[in-house]
Amino acid sequence: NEEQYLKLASYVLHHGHKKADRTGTGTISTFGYQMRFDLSKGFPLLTTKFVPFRLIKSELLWFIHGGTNIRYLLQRNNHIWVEWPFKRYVESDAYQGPDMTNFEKRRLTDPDFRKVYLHQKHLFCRRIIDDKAFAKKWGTLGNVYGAQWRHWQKRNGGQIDQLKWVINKVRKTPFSRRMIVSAWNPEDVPSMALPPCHTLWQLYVNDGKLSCQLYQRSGDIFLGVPFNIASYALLTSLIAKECGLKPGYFIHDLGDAHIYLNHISQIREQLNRKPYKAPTLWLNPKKRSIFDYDMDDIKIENYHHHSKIRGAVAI
Ligand code: THF
Repeated sequence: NEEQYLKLASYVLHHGHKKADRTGTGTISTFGYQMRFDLSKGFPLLTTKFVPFRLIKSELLWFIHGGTNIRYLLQRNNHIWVEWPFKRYVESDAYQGPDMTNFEKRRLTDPDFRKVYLHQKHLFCRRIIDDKAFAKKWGTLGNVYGAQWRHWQKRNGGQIDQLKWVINKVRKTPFSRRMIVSAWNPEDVPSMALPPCHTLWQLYVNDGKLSCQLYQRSGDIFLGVPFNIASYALLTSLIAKECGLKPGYFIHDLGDAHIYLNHISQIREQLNRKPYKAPTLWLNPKKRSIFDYDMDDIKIENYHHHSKIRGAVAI
């Protein structure tokens, strides 16, 4: 399974072309790539570097519960979505602290500035946790995944709960070819902090097994993709369990699959490592519905892994 990811990384490293991007970091990129993970052969959490599963868990539970505010994540010590609301805040008139202009670049090149930036970000996070009104105004990301999955806004009022709908569909008409959840809402894209990378997923039932295929428009191979694989493998496992099925395949289609130029040495290091046996997923047998899980109801077992590899996220 993990070979699939290493093959992708190696392919883009050797055959990708240089491409400018929105963040100004620069990437090497290819367009169009597919990976297949057999979920009956262990859980696809990468072992060639340490991948913090607790962050994947809290992020997925946040989507499942329809969340769009980073407060939920910060309360669970998950900081992976902070940079985007922080950017909106420091670029507003409400922010009175030291100059944060162009912090995305300066934090990487100026160590003194980096300290000031990390401190301001820390204060921002504290305030999101301590001050509910502040969190409401500055912690939101717009109508990102949670909003589209659970509360898709209908033209004439009312909402669609796509997640509930698709689970019902798996139970009632498992042969259906319409079991699709879309996070890409063209009306909402302009108001999102970041337009959804995982734009659309489809479920498929065969031989008592549930498979899931994801179309991801943009994939950050070093930081994001390892999270995305584990996250959708977990989602598939949760839905399968609720519907009395076994997890089948997770099929991952990437549009723009890229390695940021400041992740290249990290990817090279990772490609030199040999994968360990895949870990396994434990789900609390007492929980039935996907909406009932908490952090302690989901665990990864027998996770043998190589050391963490650091890399900065492009904003
Ligand atoms: N933007 C970019 N440039 N890449 C992404 O992968 C990405 N995401 C989400 C939204 N925008 C993105 C955010 N997801 C990490 C992992 C996932 C993220 C953002 C950051 C990250 O830094 N992971 C570190 C550990 C961090 C920690 O321990 O706090 C790692 O080593 O894996 C794609 O969904």
